Amino acid sequence: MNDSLGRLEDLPADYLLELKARNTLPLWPSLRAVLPYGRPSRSTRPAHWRYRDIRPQLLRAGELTPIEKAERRVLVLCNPGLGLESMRATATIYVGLQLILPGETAPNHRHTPSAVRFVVEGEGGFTVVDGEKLPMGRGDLILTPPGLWHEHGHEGRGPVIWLDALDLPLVYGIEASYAIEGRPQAVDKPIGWGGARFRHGGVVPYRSLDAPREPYPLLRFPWQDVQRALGELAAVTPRDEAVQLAYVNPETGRECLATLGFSALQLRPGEELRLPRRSASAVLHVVEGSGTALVDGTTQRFETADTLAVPTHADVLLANASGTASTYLFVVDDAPLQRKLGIYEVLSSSAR
Ligand code: GTQ
Repeated sequence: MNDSLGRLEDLPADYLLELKARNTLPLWPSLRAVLPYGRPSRSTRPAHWRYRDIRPQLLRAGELTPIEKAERRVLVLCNPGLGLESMRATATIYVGLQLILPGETAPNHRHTPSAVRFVVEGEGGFTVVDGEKLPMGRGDLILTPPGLWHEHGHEGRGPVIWLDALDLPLVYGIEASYAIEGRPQAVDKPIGWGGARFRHGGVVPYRSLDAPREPYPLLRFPWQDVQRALGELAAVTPRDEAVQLAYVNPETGRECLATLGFSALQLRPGEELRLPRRSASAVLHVVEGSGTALVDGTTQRFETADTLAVPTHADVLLANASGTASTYLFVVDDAPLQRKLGIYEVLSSSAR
């Protein structure tokens, strides 16, 4: 390995000024920084956001800022290693906790970034996506694919809070992020429209075989279905294997969105699970239960509704704190993006 590349200081000052005047830079002093040997350099830290600490601040936002002054009343979970202003949980993943109070509406808009909601607490919330009204129950995953109109409302009592995950850092980073505001949508599909046609594993509407593929046939994935499916998988999965299910587009069997991937992971009672080291970054959200996460040597004790950041190439060891109940995690990662770029890797889970 050549560790003796020339440094900036090795070059004459007048030469550097000439380069600067021409908007140019020598590569070699920075080559190792942008192409480090063996593994990427990462600023993302194994961060932990405790719901118990953030929830009161979110409710306070509900008192301080009327929805009209916020449009989206969100506290963004910012990875301290990436700078709080950059609004990133990992290099590619934005996550926030959004609060909506009874009777409020978060107005209709659409934008280039992809978004999903994962419901944390409360009853009576809903999102309208592309003319379909999607009820929000705890643990439900709702997709807001790029370019589709979406607005939120709340017909129940008490606060409704959900986790937003967006590929905003990515789309903003490539200078392609923008939104369009719209008038309230006309709901033009019956309740349960996507689910009735596409939610049942292995069967789809017969006529869809002749029609062009719908890019986003299913927008809502109820938690009770996912939890039941995990339970069935757990019963046939050896103790040392992960009980993990990917949310997919039922027409293609592939990831729901182009950039971000979603999965649900069950830690059985007493289970300790080492995740394979992967090139993708991830955000883990605790649906239910408690435990510890050892991420690149940093130990976090997590509880229900907490959220954790996992950098690219990280070592992850998860342990369920309970010997009698399962712990459930919702996982967002950027593996779909990395697969499309041809750079996705599952590395060995042994220490480096
Ligand atoms: O609910 O549409 O957290 O547009 C950030 C941007 C939520 C939303 C966010 C958004 C939304």
